[in-house]
Amino acid sequence: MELFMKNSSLWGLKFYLFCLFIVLLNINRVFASHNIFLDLQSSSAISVKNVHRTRFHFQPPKHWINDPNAPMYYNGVYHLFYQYNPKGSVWGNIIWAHSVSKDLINWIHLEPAIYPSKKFDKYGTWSGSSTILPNNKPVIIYTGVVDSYNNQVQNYAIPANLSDPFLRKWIKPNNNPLIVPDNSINRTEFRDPTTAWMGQDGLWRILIGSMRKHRGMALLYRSRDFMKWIKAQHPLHSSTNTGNWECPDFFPVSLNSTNGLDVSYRGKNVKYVLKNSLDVARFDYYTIGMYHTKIDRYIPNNNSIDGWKGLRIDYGNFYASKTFYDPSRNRRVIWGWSNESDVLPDDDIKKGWAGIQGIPRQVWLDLSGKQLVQWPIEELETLRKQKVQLNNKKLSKGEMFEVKGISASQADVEVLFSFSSLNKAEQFDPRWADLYAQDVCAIKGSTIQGGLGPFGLATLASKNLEEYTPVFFRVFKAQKNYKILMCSDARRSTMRQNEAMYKPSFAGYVDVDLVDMKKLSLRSLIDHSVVESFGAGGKTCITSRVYPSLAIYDNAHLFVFNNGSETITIETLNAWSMGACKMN
Ligand code: DQQ
Repeated sequence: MELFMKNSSLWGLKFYLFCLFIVLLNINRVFASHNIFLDLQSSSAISVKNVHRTRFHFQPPKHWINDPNAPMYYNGVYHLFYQYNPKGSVWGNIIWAHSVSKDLINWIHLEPAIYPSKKFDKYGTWSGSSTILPNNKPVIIYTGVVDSYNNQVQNYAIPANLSDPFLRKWIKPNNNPLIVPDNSINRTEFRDPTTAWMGQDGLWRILIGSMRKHRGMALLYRSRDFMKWIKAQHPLHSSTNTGNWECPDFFPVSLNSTNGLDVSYRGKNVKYVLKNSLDVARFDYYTIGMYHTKIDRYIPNNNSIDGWKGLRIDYGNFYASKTFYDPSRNRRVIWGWSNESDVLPDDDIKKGWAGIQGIPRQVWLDLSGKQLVQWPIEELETLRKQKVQLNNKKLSKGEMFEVKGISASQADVEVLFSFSSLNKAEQFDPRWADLYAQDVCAIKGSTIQGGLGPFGLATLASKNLEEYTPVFFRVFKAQKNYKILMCSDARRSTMRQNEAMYKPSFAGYVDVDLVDMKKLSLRSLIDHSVVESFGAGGKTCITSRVYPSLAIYDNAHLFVFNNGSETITIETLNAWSMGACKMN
């Protein structure tokens, strides 16, 4: 009897633990990079709240979006596909939504292009890329999830009707899947195929993001006919302790031009860029290096740090980015997803939407060869409306002034700052050498007086500065050189008392030599809940998502400030109200 009691209570405990496990699994499950809220993923938006919706960034009318997929230019039309939840405002039910544009700014939303329907993608149609084959036929390779354990394969889809200018319908032929993982591959971390490129041997190549132990990797596959793919013996590249690599992107950049190159370009004077979205860090990292085509291996330059301390495409809220070559303007363009920072799923359910795409940026190799430069595509300028301009305005210590005459909640602002000396730069504390820039910004925020800086813009500011998101520079004197910190600090961005809100002091260093040219430029695109900033002509980019409660619509203000003892000159400031882009 006693034994039975013991057993039954043990069974009771086991049953309780089992139930708890199921509940936890269903309520707040984290796997494959996105937070899972099974109970919320199909709760459709009852209304769509406008206050923080963006007006010139890409957004569908409602619900959740994430990664940009398969951007391409085909027969005069730009296509953007993206991961979309048609049923709710949290991640789930993911399909490929599809929009088209003539200018990458104004969009027409079409019906979904790819959605789970076949054995090879029944549990998910995840990220992927497009390739335009030599006979001018586009093809998409995407990740299909085949079961509830998240096992992944790679599939292809082709347009049903090439004479439809918008390529509305896509077919997933029955010879899918194209690639299934072999036994050496982690089947739940096997996704996000790149655009294919062709080598000198006539073979197509693609990369697939993966991980073995904690080593992130870009698996390489080759094919002669695009149908039969064989895994190369070695990944194109891998790196220890970086965790799973999502959404790899691999492309050549010219050493002597800002023009873009097709991914299959073969010629001299090029370097290569490998970008990976590190699932654990949730930032997009890249290295610059050489592609050794004979051995099919990519090797980052010695000075290009491979891993968490490396260069980031954007030091803020920007993930799963993807580039494409735009032959119509001979440029390479990068898209990236900017997730919400209002961490609680309830906030997104109430808003009725979540996620935006960053402004598409032209991307090229900096003259130094050490890093990329990114700049909003020039088409964005067609949305510029009223303009204010000023020149040669001095800002001494503690001074601040308001930029009036534009709508500060929807604006494009470009400033060029100068200063006459570096003498007042503060000492860089050697203990900060191991910190991320973001942590240094947390210590040395915009209100902490300095020497050379902090100076910059206070964006989305309430009249009396109860709320604002400062974007600013601060120059430090380190042992051998000067270190220029650029911050986009969301800590005072809202008065909303939401404990769970993510309000980071995003920051990155800016690699410019100030000794000869004592100037720093800053451009910020301000769009209600996003501040997307470009330091030093696009060498350092930071995107912040913020939710002011006072600084909204006409109550938003824009200030320029200097909180350092060195006087700063605003050489030029040009600011425009921005119109809204068209999104049907
Ligand atoms: N999002 C997709 C995955 C990708 C992740 C799923 C990155 O394919 O790895 O929606 O955000």
